[in-house]
Amino acid sequence: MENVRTENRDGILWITIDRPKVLNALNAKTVEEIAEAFAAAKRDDSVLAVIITGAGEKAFVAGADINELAKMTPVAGKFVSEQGQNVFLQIERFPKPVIAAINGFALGGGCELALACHIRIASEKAQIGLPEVTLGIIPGYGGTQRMARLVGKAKAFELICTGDRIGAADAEKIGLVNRVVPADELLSVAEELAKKIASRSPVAVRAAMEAINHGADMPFEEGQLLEATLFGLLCATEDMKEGMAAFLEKRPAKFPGR
Ligand code: CO8
Repeated sequence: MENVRTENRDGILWITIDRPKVLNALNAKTVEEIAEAFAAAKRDDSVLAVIITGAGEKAFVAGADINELAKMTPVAGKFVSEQGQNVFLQIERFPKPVIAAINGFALGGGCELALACHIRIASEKAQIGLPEVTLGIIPGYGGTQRMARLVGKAKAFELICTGDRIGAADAEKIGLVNRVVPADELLSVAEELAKKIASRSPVAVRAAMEAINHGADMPFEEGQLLEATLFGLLCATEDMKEGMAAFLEKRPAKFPGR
């Protein structure tokens, strides 16, 4: 791949967006490569969690590539928006946890990429926003939908309609990021979190993610039914037997992931 680096380190897949000269802006090729990286990770049983970050000191991703956007026709605009939405939905629906390690600017499409991840850890230097209205467009990779669902409509209206970016501490206050850490600790904190999740029962983590992800789009009672069904299924797994036995025998569990 040209613009995306991947590295599997002990079951944690690192995906690094690597176009630092343009602050890791997402051109079409990069979006395609992100999709490829996730498709490969989905097939790879050795991957237990994913961390996505940006190359260089300055940016996570500073948005869609404005050089490409500037030339876009209406038909291409709709198509490219839908394509990106599909890729980001693939991330949101990814069966293993995806952590965004936000190391700097996460703007426009970069903010939308972070929003599609399951957990967001931000460096103190992160600046997050959806500045599309300053360019005469709106977020097109799911940002209007995910931002409102994550921080509530009032905050989403303010952020999206002003196009202002906010610092990491303010992002944490409104629930836009899970946690803020010093810049030099960002990657190790993200890795520690990914490793902790990877040490839990993979089938239980997957079921929990499915319940949260799909339940959010369902009426409450149907969401509860999904939860109960997944709970029942887990009772048939080796992971469940091992988890319970390990607790009763006062030893750490060794989950087979089945
Ligand atoms: N696209 C292309 N190039 C970019 C982008 C970008 N999004 N962001 C930065 N760059 C380039 C700059 O042009 C500059 O290039 P050069 O060195 O050749 O001049 C280089 O990166 C470094 O940037 P700056 O010199 O501007 O660095 P500063 O530290 O002065 O500023 C900022 C950093 C504040 C991040 C500034 O670069 C900036 O405002 N960038 C644009 C941010 C933005 O508006 N992002 C939103 C883009 S729109 C979008 O994301 C829509 C998503 C939905 C698309 C749906 C598909 C149709």
